[in-house]
Amino acid sequence: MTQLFDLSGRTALVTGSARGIGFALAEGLAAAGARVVLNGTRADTVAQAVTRLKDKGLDVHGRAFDVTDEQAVADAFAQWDTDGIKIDILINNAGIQFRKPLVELELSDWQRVIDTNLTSAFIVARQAAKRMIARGAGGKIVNIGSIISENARATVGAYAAAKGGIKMLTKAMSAEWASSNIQANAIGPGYILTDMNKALVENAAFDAWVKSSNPSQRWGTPEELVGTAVYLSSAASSYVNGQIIYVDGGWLAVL
Ligand code: GCO
Repeated sequence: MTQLFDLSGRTALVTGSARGIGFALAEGLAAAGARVVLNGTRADTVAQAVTRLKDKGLDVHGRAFDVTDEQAVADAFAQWDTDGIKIDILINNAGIQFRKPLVELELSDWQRVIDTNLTSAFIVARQAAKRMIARGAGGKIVNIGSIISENARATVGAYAAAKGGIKMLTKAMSAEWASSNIQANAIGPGYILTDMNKALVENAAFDAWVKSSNPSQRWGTPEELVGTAVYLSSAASSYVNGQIIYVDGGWLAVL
């Protein structure tokens, strides 16, 4: 049974993995046996994250590049081609948040959120899938959505549009790539204790709202997303495609 979830011999790229959810997923996939490539926009924070996981004996490497930059992504994959690194698992995790009412939102801020949270998933997955298809060995793509892929709240309109797009892009990927034995799925985290949500956690009213709206009556942790990521990255999900699995404590299950 454990073999079903064993990622030994696989190489995973986790975008936006220098901290937060991405870092936890990178650690979890490495602990499940994968060789993991960490990514972020800054070489110093990627290097620090790689050192933290190498110190735990995990097989990790790092490459800093901007996932919204088409050429930088192409260059990264070209380098991996040269180095013989074959990405079998892609976790499209990179994302930002920008909270502002739509009527006040600058187009540039809208575009930055869409580019980072949605377009980057297309840019990176296109490079990864081309190679997975050419290799004929299949692959795994796990896009990180949100409960806000399903329901919105005020002041996060660009994020909602992006994360809603992630849900449908995941289905589009499965429609085109399932025949190549690539399973594309998504994870929809609930409210998770991360740096991105620090301002929310520290806001007593918001903290109370999260706890009262969630049947689990608490925030989740990045580590609580690892099991679903390993499942969707492993042979255990070989016939699962185009799905989004909400890891939200039951938030979306209740009124
Ligand atoms: C917000 C939060 C959420 C969380 C998470 C919930 O401002 O509402 O940032 O968007 O980040 O995505 O699933």
